[in-house]
Amino acid sequence: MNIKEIHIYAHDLPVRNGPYVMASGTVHELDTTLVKLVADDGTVGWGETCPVGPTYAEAHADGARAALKVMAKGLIGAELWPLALQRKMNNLLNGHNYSKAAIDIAAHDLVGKCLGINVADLLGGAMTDLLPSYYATNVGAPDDIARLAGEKLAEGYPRLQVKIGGRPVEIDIETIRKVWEVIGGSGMRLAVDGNRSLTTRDALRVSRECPDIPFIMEQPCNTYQDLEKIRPQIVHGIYMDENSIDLNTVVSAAGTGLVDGFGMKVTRIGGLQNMRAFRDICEARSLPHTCDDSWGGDIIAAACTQIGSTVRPDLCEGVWLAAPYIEGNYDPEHGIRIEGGHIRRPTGPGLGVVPDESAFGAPVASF
Ligand code: 0XW
Ligand code: MG
Repeated sequence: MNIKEIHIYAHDLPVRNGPYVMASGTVHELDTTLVKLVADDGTVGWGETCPVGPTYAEAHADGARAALKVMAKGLIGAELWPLALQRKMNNLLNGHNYSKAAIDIAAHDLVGKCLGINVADLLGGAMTDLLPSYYATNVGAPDDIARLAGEKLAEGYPRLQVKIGGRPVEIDIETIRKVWEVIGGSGMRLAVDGNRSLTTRDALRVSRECPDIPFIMEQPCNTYQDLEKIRPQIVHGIYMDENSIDLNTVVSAAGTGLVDGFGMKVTRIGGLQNMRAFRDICEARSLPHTCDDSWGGDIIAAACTQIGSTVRPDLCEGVWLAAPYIEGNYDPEHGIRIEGGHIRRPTGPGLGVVPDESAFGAPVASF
């Protein structure tokens, strides 16, 4: 099974009820990149990558497409087996995991379809067909976020991620306290995500002033070194998100005990091939983690759901999808939806979703 054709598409995803506000950026609409691979036997596979604006990570939409164009010619004729393909991409381009992920996801979809199995089975086997999701708020006024927390609890979400940062830390602390007044005792788990924005001083304050609230602090500060600095002084669990840029960093953070878990993005780590290695490293160290992406439609949602279903359930912190912030689905029949705070895994071959490609228009590049 080898690659015969590669087609790259750009597609706009306006933010429903937007904008989406994080400490690291405000986004009104997202520019997603889709990849269609065609194998020598005519089988088709789809991949996607969608940075949530240019300031969340070292990634942006045009960068994804530029890196794909750098690799595409060299990938024609390449073997589709995901490990061989990952090595081939690394020989063509250093870094740019988020771009390679689109090819990797498409290859998993395609290989799954050829074998007549779904991607979860290709990744080791699904443990469940009903996955927990979690809701991520905007950075917002304390009373508004507390009200939203109550709504999401009532909808059935088992976990809430409250965004903080980019404003006086007293407002962040008030927000956390008001949210906990609503969800405390309900069983809903709480993550507080600073998206790299807090000084180590303010991260320590958030932890010290809320010792009674059992949240985890997700990526409070900007750098790996900031996390090393606060780690011994903090009473809350720390999860790494944006800093976990590759498997090497994950090995160090897990191996040195720097973190208690991860918020992981399938595209940041380079796709599903690397994501399965990440999953296994976390399991060896009993570290919980999410299986998310920063944004994207049905293709990325299916990829997150398929890998999420293979994670040991007690370590699966949830699968975050942009679905609540997006209008419609690429696949009108099997498109991924969140209902009651949970996601039903599509069980058809490959990713289990088949996009209506007429929505994407003509490819921006074909090889
Ligand atoms: C909440 N997310 C999963 C979606 C946004 O892209 C940010 C991200 C995070 O946890 O940082
Ligand atoms: Mg995060």
